[in-house]
Parts: sequence; structure tokens; C-alpha cells
Amino acid sequence: MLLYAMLHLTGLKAVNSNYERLGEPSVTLDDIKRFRELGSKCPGHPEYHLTSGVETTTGPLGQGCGNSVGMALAGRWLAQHYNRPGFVIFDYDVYAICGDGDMMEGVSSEAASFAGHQKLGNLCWIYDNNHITIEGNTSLAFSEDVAARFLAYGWTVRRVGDANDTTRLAEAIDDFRRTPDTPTLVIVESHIAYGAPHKHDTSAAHGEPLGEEEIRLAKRNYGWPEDAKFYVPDGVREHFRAGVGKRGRELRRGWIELFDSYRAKYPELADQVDRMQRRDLPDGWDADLPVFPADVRGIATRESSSQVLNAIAQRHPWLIGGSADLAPSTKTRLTFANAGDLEAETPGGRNLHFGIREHAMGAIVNGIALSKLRVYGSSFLTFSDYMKPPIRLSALMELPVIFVFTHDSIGLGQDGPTHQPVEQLIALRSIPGLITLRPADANEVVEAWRVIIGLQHQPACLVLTRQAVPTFDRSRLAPARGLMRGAYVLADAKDHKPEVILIGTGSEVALCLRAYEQLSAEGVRARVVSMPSWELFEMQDKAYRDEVLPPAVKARVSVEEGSVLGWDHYVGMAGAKIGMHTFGSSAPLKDLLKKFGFTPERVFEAAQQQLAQVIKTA
Ligand SMILES: Cc1ncc(C[n+]2csc(CCOP(=O)(O)OP(=O)(O)O)c2C)c(N)n1
Ligand SMILES: [Mg+2]
Repeated sequence: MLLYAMLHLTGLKAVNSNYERLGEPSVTLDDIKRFRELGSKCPGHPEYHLTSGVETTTGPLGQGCGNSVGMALAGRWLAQHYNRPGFVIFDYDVYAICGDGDMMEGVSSEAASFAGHQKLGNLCWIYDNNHITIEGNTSLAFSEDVAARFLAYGWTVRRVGDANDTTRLAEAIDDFRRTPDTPTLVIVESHIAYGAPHKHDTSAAHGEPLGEEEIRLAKRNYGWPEDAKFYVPDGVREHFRAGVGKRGRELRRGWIELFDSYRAKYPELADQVDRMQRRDLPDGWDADLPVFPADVRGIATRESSSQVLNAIAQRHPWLIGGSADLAPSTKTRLTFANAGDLEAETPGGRNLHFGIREHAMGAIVNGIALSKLRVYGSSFLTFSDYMKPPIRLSALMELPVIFVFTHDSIGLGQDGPTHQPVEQLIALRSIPGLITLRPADANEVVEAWRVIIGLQHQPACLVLTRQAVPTFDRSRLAPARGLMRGAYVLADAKDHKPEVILIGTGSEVALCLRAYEQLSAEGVRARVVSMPSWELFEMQDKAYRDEVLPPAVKARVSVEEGSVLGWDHYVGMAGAKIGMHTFGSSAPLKDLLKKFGFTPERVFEAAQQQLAQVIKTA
């Protein structure tokens, strides 16, 4: 409500989804009166892109802290790349207001540790230390010395003993602005429900309305008319208009003028900034995409992805990213000259080292994407669980963040069941708006990146193998461009009238092809469908979906080294689903494939059984 009130009182103007100014206020008093009602600009928790001026969707505690670190990192990166002598285009500071909940959540600790390491002098967290959370006083569960913790992280810590001491608050913020080489935490002592005589300093003030009588008494305390509702005292609007409103308007006007002269002097750089702001791409970003020749032994999709990513990044100046300490395994490092590392001393580098902080990495990449840079973060697919909350938020915020997850199945081998994902793919597929892609070979990887880079409002998870997979002979099989439709017929029965369909994703497509060859040799009319992305397939029209998976063909087998949950949607209730029903095991790959049934013989048998079953029920 503090944020909505500020947006209302400053008279901030709304923009549409193309960032065009509409001339109308973002938050009206009527919106505030309709707080939490359907369609209100003031939902229960502020939502990015629903309400102009809301800079990120907060709600899950601690996420905003992580976002703020990404925003500060991006601000510094932008300054490094785009400022020129006499043209300070980017010099913003990032402020986050945090509560006790934010201080308790692990994600903010990861993010704060990273921010301290990065010496983010443009980042200030203001901690509303009211000692109250939902269950009561924070002493129930929280007794550490927060200041000491942040000092240990390398932050500057300042204290304001009374939230109503605006002079001291202003001094603390001035001090922050004079502290260029560490982030700052301002710990502010405050009282929840200040001025409400019975609810002051109680947890009841957090979770339930104050009630008519208590509101009346609070207003009496403030010297306000006791019956007035949604009351803005005389002079408040004028004060805001003449203060922050006027200042903001003048600063913006000045910035636009500065940027216009910058555009005249540095047209190419200005063009990059313009494109970035609209989430457009640089021309020719895809000019160097590789084509991989057929190769029976092939390469791991993490390897081909590395080549594709490097080819794109060299032509996409504002694409940056990194890993939570696994870049040598996820192969997401940008290796070309001048890519560099993004560290405190080299803030313009393009390779981020998040450390082993997956959760914060997710929240930080969201903050970077909110600042309009294009960004990726990578880890093992299993550890997507550690970053589920921020992945979910990038989908909710419609941010085109790229998550690269390798070691995508039991195929990773001897690291065993802690590292072998089983239920992660279906979990990611269940997130609305998120695109998951599990390409089958090197050329599908190229196409996957082509799709991903073109996304403007959707995050994507690119799911890749640790182990080599064959590069298909596309002179005999369908082109990899089929990936863009989510699923496509890779190999078909001669007359294009299949009696059985094998559907695979990622490394299991090669397995389907081997079973297909065996079936064809026995005179069975089989089809192999490569299905790298359920979500992209569901976006196709029915005619295309029916072309790939003809409803009349009931004999179907799905093969995926993950949970079988959801596959009956594509193979039918009576279809065969070859997948994982338990956790994996630590063993060499060939033993695992046999143990869990990922062999051409098993796929062949399942296809035969399907055919027999269909004949019986016909
Ligand atoms: C990740 C997460 N867990 C739990 C909640 C539910 N929740 C909302 S507010 C809150 C207490 C927050 O206390 P504090 O940050 O001190 O805020 P205050 O009540 O002091 O304003 C909790 C547990 C949540 N929003 N996010
Ligand atoms: Mg609190």
C-alpha cells in the first residue's frame, strides 16, 4: 500500500506494454479503493507490468532483495558500456525496502553476500526493523545480529533509531550516496501500526484489518478527521507535486535532452540502448550460427549449446550471463576475446560468477532482465529446484530470462540420484508461460537458441545433456527447423501412414530412431516424432498438431528419461510411457540405461505391444 500510495501521490503516468506513455495516471484513488479486487491496478502484492511504476513483482519474501542486486549490477554494467565523457547516461542507484521476513529468507543472504563481493556501491537496502512478523515478535525465531552479518558480507551498515526521524533518514541516505564501493544497509527502527493505540507493535496489525474503531483512534492520534476515508490531507498532493513530482519531471526532461545529443554523437550506442529498451535484437545476431554435420558419435548438447551461445553473444552486445559455479560443466562461459568476467574491478564483463547460490542467481537474473539486459543463468537441471521461486516469477513477470540446465537425466551417470533429475522437467513444464526446450541433437540446439533469443515476453529453460548424442543426418531426416513448432515428424513411414508413433525428447530421440529402424526392417510402418517443447507444440494450430500426431493412430510410445507424468496427454491412456518411476542410481551410463529400460529393444517391444493392443481393441 505504501508503494500504491506513492505512485498515486506522485501522479506517475501509465505506460502500455510497448512502453508508450498513455497520459493517464498509473494509480488513481479509485484503484486504491478497489485494492485486491478483480482487475484493480492495486493487486494484493504489486505486480510488474500490471501497474506502471511497479519495478518488480514482490510477494515471495526475499525475491525483491535478489532482484535489487541484479538491477544494481545491470546499472553498473550499463554505465560501463554506454557512458561517454560528458554523457553520463546511466548512473542510477537502487533502493530496496526490506522487512524482517526479507532478512530471514535465505535468498536475501545469498544475494547480499554476492552484492558485498561485487562491491555494489549503487545498492541500498532499507530495513524496516519493526520486530514483528505474522506469528508475533521476531524474538520467537530470529535472534542474530543482522548488522554484524552484513558487515561481514562487506556492506556498510547505518542505523536510524526512529523511522519518524526524517532528518536522520535523509542523512543515512546521503551517507550511502557518498559510499561508492560497498552496498549499504540502513537499519531503521520502526513500529508497525504506528499511532493505532491497541495494534501498535502487534502482529495483529500485519494480518488483519485494524477495524473501524481502531482506525478512528489512529486518525484521532494524527489529528485527522476521524470519519474521512481515503483521505489525503490538504497540501499533501501539492507537496508531492512540487517536490518529488517536479524533481522527477525535470530530471526526466534533462535525461531525454542528454540522450538526444548522445544519439546525435553516438548513434550506434544509442540504437543499442533503444533496442534494449524495447527488447528488440541487434541486426545480424544470428549470422554466425553453426551448422553441425551428421556424426554418429556426435557431441553433448551442452557442448553444441556452448558453440551456439558464443556465436550469438559475439553479435549480441547486451547478452550476459553465467553460472552458479558450474560453467565448466554447463559450458555457458563466453570464451571469445574481451568477453571478460563481471567482477567488482571489471564491472563491464559479460561472464557472471554467481558462486554456489542458485536461488539468488534466479532472483538476480530477474533483476538484470528487469533492467532490460538479456541474461542467462545456468546450473544442473536437478538444481532448478533450488531456483523454482525466481523461475516462476520470471514467467509471471513475462521476462525473457534464459535458464540453461544441463546434466538433464540419469544419462549423467555416476553422480547418482541426488544429481539425476526425475521430476524437474514436468515441474518446469507446469509453470504457466515458461517455455522448456529439450533438443535432441546439435542442430536442434541451434534452432532452440534461435527460438529462445527471439522471445520477448517469456522465459525459457534450455535442457541439455552431459553425454554425447548423435548429430542426425538431416539429408535423410527432417530439418531441425521443425523444432520451432515444438514437435515435428523426424522420420516417417514410407507412405506417411504410420501405424505406430514413437515420441521422444532430447537424448531419447536417438533411441526412438534405432527402434524405428528395427521396426521398419520388420515391415512395421513407424513414425518418430521429436518433441523438444510441449509448450511450443501446444501453440500450434490443431491442423498441425493432428498432422504430427494423427488422432487415428492410437499405437503410441513416449520415451523420456524423466517422470512419465503428463505423457498420457500425447500417447493416450492406453499408450506406452517409457520413463522414470523411481529415483536413478549411481552407475556407468550403459548399466543405467539397461536398469531403467532405455534400450532400443524395450522401445521396439513397447511399439509391438501397442500394435497388438490396438488390433485387439479394434
Ligand atoms: C516466501 C514467503 N514466505 C511466506 C510469506 C508469507 N508472509 C507474508 S508477510 C509475512 C511476514 C513478514 O514480516 P515482515 O517482513 O517483518 O513484514 P511486516 O509485517 O513487519 O511488515 C509472511 C510470513 C511470503 N509472502 N513469502
Ligand atoms: Mg516486521
